[in-house]
Amino acid sequence: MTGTLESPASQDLTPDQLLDAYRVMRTIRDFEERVHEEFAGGDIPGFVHLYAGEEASAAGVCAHLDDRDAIASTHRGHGHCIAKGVDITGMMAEIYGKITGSCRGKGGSMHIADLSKGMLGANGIVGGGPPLICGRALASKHKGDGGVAVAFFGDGASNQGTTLESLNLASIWNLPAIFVAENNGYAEATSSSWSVATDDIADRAAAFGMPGVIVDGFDFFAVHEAAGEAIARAREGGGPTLIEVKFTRYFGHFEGDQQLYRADEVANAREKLDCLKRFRATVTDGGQLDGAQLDQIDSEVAAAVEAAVVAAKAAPKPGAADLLTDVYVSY
Ligand SMILES: Cc1ncc(C[n+]2csc(CCOP(=O)(O)OP(=O)(O)O)c2C)c(N)n1
Repeated sequence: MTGTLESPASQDLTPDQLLDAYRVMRTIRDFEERVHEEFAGGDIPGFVHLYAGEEASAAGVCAHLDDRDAIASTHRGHGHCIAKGVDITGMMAEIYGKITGSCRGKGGSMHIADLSKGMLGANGIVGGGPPLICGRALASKHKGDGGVAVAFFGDGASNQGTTLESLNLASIWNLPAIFVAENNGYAEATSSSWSVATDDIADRAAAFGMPGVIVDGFDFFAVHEAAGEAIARAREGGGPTLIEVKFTRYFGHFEGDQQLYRADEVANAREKLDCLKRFRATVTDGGQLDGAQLDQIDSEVAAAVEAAVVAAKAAPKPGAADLLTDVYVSY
């Protein structure tokens, strides 16, 4: 049941949808590049794992989601948060550990959540997201609210028992759940060719009785089409799908990673495969948007990211009294 999607045409999207998609990808890219620079300055506490290069996945999937829907993310979660609509000012403050952050400075880069946006949380536990979305998808199924739940996870997480059990549960319970395996080729420094038993992660879908699709993760339109089909089917009661999105991450596993396990693949990806360059070329060559509209978004995003950094730096840190808040939740 595993299939591979070739790059589809961009003509199905309206100019507004294209502009929105570009804005999301540009925001993720600029946010990530800026966090990379800021981290080198030494003021950001904790670990940071950057998503740059993988933007088309978050943007292509989340373009189909609305307020009924929820996502669960990974330790590499900034892009998923942005694509689901989490405010970047709160995110940047969270990364700086400030009280104005999305989680009041207590989560940091790896644990940004915003339940009001259906962002159930980035997650330091590899393979932690798939079980969460089974619960959310089960709730949506029982309520009949038409909602779907999406788990993003890496190639390393695809080997976790939590992920495999979730695929099984989602299938036997026919849940409105989408599993997006973001295969950037490595789990920390271990190549997926060493650690994943099948040729492709999507091949595993057959074992759980669900469709498996492989998508070129540098191509927003390919991701968008695959996700659109899977999400529409899930909303109509057709059950889960496993989508494998393949691409390269532009930075190391974490900020500070010397990357001795890989050579020149990043330069090649940035120059020849990059999802933003490809998107831009597709929509301008196809006459759907002109370059000035995209340039305008570039300027607006640059200003928004700058403002987020200025606000984050100026904000206070949580105090000792804040340690005892948000510890328990009442239902
Ligand atoms: C349960 C668990 N095991 C191990 C780790 C340590 N760890 C953090 S990230 C990572 C690799 C994850 O690789 P992958 O799922 O491919 O995601 P990527 O970093 O490539 O986006 C590991 C093993 C962890 N955080 N949680």
